Formats: sequence, C-alpha cells, structure tokens
Amino acid sequence: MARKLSFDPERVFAGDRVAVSRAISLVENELDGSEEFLRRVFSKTGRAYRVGITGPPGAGKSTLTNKLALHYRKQGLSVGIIAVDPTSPFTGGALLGDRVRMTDVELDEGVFIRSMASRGSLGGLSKKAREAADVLDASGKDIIILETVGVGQSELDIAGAADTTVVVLVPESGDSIQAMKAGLMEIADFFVLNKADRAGADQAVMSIKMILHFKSESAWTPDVLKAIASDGTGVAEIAAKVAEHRSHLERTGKLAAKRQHRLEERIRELVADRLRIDFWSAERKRILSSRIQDVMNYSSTPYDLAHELINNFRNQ
Ligand SMILES: Nc1nc2c(ncn2[C@@H]2O[C@H](COP(=O)(O)OP(=O)(O)O)[C@@H](O)[C@H]2O)c(=O)[nH]1
Ligand SMILES: [Mg+2]
Repeated sequence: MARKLSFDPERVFAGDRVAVSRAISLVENELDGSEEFLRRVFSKTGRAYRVGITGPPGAGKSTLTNKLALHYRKQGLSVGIIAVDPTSPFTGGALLGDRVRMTDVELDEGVFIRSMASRGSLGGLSKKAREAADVLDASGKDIIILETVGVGQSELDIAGAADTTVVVLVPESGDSIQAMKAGLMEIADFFVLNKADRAGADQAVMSIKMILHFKSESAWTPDVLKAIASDGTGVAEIAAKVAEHRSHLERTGKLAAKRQHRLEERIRELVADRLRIDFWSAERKRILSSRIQDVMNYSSTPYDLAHELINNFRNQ
C-alpha cells in the first residue's frame, strides 16, 4: 500500500535538496512509509564512497570534514555529510560551531550537510545514520562523510559503516592511550594527528606508531598523517590516503567483502528489531508484569520466566 510522502522519491534520486532533506527526516523519525521508501533507496545505493571521521570531542573532526568537502568539490565531486554528535544537543555550542565552520561549503549545491543528534538516547542512532547515508548515496552524492564522536559503541558502529575510517587525534598527552581504550585503534584505517601546530605533535605521532607497531601485520598498515585542519594543511594528503585505501580495498576484493559484512549485520539487526517488536505483545507484557512478583519473592527465577515467555511466543 503506497503511503503519501511529503516529497517525491524521484526528486530525491535526482538530488533535489529539499526532497533529500525531507527524505532524511522521514527516515530519522521513522515516519509512516519510511521502510517502503528505504526499499526503493536500497536499489540505488552502492555508488558513493563512504568515509568515516571519528575521534575525541574537539579534535577538529568538523573542521577537517569541512576542508575535505572543499577539497572534493574542487575535484568536481559532490559530497554528503552526516554529522552525528550525541555529546552536543541541537542547541549546543559544538553544533553551532560546526555550523559556523561549515559555511564554506554550506551554500554549495554540490554539498549536503545534515546534523543528527541522539535526542537523549543512542538507541537506533547508528541505524538511522546509515540509512541517512543511503539516502545521500541514492541522491547521487559521490562521497559521503560520516562524522562521529568516538566515545561509545554506537559511534563505533557508525564509523564501521564507512568504507574508510579515519581517526582524528590531537597532541594532548594520553590521547592515543584513550583512543586505544575506546576501541578507536581497531577501527582506524589511518590516523590524522590534527593540531600539528601545537607542541608535542611529533611525539604523539611516535606514540601512535608505537601502538600500531604492536598490532598484527596485515596487507594494509595504518599510517599516521599530520594535519592542521584549521588552515587546510595536510588535507590533500588525507584525501590521497583515502584514495589509496580505496584502491587497496578494490584491488583486493575487500571492499565487496566489507560491504557484504555490513549488509549481513544490518539484516541481523532488522531481524532482531522485528522480533523484539513482535515478541512484546500486550499478552506477553501482561505475563511479565503479573509474574514478576514470583521472581521478586524467589518462587520463580528470571530464567524460568524467560522460558515461559518464549514458549508462549513459540506456541502463538
Ligand atoms: N590549533 C588548532 N586548532 C584547530 C585545528 N583544527 C581545528 N581546530 C579548532 O579546534 C576546535 C574544535 O574543532 P571541531 O572541528 O569543532 O572539533 P570536533 O569536535 O572534533 O568536530 C575549534 O575551535 C577549531 O577551530 C588545528 O589544526 N589547530
Ligand atoms: Mg564536530
């Protein structure tokens, strides 16, 4: 059954700004018709190259994203940007800051920028960010940049949705150790040591390289590039490294493998979501609330109650 959308999907696929913006809102808010629309979107995805930019708050990710977008524009490529920053709410300073720094590219028709915030909960954010990236892909953008703060699993999931993941760090002491703890070392295809205009940049590069040295060998060794995002220093080299990683992935067949793995994960998530929704019917919610006291007073256990609920689901 076709539902009435607030935009024409064909306009989205033609790259129309207003239609794309409305389409992302549909997806972000899971409005009626979003799944049906995403089905159409899917068949038009796969052309864009996705770059993840992640790292600690304040590392210069937005500044770098802005400069990278400018670089790609000069090459004649169109760019879509999804900035996910759960640490700063919509009205927060960081986002406002992002807006200011993005002005270079904001008025450019070849660039589409969308900020997504968690609105209190991280649940589903990575799914929505990936779906928004799909919309941008289907709208014809050549490069999609996903900017996320590297602070938690959900952000790592978003970074994992990229073909090439760039981890941005700064010279501040302990940053590389923090990154290691946060799992950023695992997901980086290469590192950018930003704010190289500050003291300690070379030592920081060394300490990241030391940590990398202990990682297992593979066909691709993550490099560490220095940059000063605020004045554009090193941005061309970063774009070149992205291109190098891309051709490595394409040459070795790893790009297809990576994308297949990503799709498998998505299907698993969709199944899990669907099952969760189907599972918690009014009847089973009632069973849970009526039997919970038995668990509280030890006449039953969480395991027995879970089994009872699952049996009820299977026998329905
Ligand atoms: N000194 C210096 N400051 C920078 C550099 N890159 C970004 N900044 C500043 O660092 C602050 C945080 O940058 P932002 O891009 O918002 O960081 P994000 O939170 O990682 O997105 C801003 O005030 C930037 O102007 C750099 O290379 N050197
Ligand atoms: Mg930012």
